[in-house]
Amino acid sequence: MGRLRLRTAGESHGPAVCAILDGMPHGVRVDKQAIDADLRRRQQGYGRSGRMQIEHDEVEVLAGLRDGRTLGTPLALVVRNRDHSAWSASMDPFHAPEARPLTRPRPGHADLAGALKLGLHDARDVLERSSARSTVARVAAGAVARALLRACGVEVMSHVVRIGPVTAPSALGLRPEEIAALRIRAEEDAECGSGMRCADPRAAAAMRAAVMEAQQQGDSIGGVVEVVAWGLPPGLGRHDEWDGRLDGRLAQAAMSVQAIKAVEIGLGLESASRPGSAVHDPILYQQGRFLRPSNNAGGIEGGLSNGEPIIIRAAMKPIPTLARPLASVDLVTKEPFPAQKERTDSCAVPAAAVVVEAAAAWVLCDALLDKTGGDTLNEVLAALARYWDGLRRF
Ligand code: EPS
Repeated sequence: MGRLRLRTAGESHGPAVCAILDGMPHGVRVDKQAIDADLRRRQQGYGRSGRMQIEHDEVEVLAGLRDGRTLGTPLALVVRNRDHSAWSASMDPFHAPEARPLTRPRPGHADLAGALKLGLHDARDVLERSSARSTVARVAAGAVARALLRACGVEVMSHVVRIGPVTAPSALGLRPEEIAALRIRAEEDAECGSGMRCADPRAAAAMRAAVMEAQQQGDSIGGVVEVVAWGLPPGLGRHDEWDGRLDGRLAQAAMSVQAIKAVEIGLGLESASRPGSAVHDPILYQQGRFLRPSNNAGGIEGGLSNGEPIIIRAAMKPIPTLARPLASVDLVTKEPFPAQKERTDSCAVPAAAVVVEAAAAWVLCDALLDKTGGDTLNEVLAALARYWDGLRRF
């Protein structure tokens, strides 16, 4: 475990989503516009429900920041839920006379397991918190982590590489300048293209068509997101103990994002079906630097960053709330019924890309601080410069 701590709070239809970030050094420049830009990126994407027309996520900072710089004290971030005004009779913290029960659990959602855990015959108390609305908090925290990473020369991006059966090329093996170009194309596609956050225009169009088809069928569709981080030095993480391994920490962070069912680093699952000679990245030494002609390791070997771009892929299952619901059972009567229908997204994979990106940025920021230490950004930067210098003179 590193020094950063993130706690989140907030119900989907409650007054707000909140994040407390502890452990950030003093003096990191944090712009409101930068946090809001990431919040807006999370709201993009073709296939979202009408809820995204209601919400216009914007951060309020209640603590930990002064004149645009971190104080080195806990940061408290709040994002209001606009939709709360339509839910205040059932979500008011002190007086909520209207129940709005959910008694027919949706297969794939936390409804049934959560209701059983808490002994409830109405899953409302469970789904309000298990909702992906809380990913707002992780994205806001990720934006702060990104501010520190950027000051250290580290960039993090995300794109969509699969929707249902439609695939787009991975960034595996690309050089940093090619990754930067890929990021521009993916951002343009998210902002004003297909809305799929996919850098390949043909794949993006086919992905959008796949979402449209799912929507028409009253169904939902999942996919695979890829996060790439570059500019990190080698040696972040731990090779010597299980809970410090960088790949393990990134996998936990990505897997904990709602609806993520699998995580890969680098070549991932594919590496199990190839011989070692076609998996491992040869080591070269040219012009005073260690070089790797390939990056099947996805930038991590033995639980440590190896200086190559870090590549994480995460598979998102289709959203559980279906317009044509699957079979379920009423929690009160135990009678068979179709699962409850709610307003729903048919695809949230482009948004999940931004969330996994933020989750990865948080872990990478923590791993960087583990290496450098430092109470202030200046101390972090000085330690990092010394480390890079040592690597150059290795
Ligand atoms: C979600 C259900 C939908 C999504 C929500 C996550 O909300 P509602 O039930 O209000 O229509 O829109 O995502 C967000 C609100 C968001 O900001 O991402 C769920 O059940 O997880």
